Amino acid sequence: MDQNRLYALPALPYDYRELAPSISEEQLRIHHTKHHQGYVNGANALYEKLDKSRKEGSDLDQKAVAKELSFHIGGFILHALYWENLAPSGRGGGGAPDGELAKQIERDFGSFERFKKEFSAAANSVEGSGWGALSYCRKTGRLLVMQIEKHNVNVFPAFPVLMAVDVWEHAYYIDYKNDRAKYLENIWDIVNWKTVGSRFENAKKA
Ligand code: MN3
Repeated sequence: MDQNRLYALPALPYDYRELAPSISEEQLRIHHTKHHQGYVNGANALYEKLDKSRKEGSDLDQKAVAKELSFHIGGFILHALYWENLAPSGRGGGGAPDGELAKQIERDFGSFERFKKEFSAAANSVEGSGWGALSYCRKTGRLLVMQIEKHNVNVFPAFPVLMAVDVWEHAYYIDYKNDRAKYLENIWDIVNWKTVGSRFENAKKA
């Protein structure tokens, strides 16, 4: 199997200890090495299954394959976005956006505070497992909050994800038990606005 045609777990852009106290070392390490790795493995196993069946000329349940691929690829991609849009508090993480993104947030939400309130409410109320995400509609030039269930439900097709926040229990349970709201309160201390801002600028250019 050509490894270049498979997914690989990306390294984190910081040390496992560096997102504390918002996210502890143990929480981050398990999340990255077990859960994110799980989606890498899941998606790769499906690619291998597809390749094998094509080679053999055998049939797969295509409905099941498409559904599972959407789940595992969604998980793989969203985790990669999530790690990149976080940074250690005070060293790239926290504070407020600036530049174009700050202006756009003002324009669409009225204020940064209002944006945070809407985003947190959406993320906090995801049914079961999922994500809060900030996205952008190129047609209308509007920022939108996506409330993703699992890794792939309620996604606006082809809208870029500018910021992803994992609200699966596996993202916060070690540190916060069932208190998702508290985790979301502390996530703002480690949002990497530089990354979110440059994703926004790229989305507008694309
Ligand atoms: Mn996760």
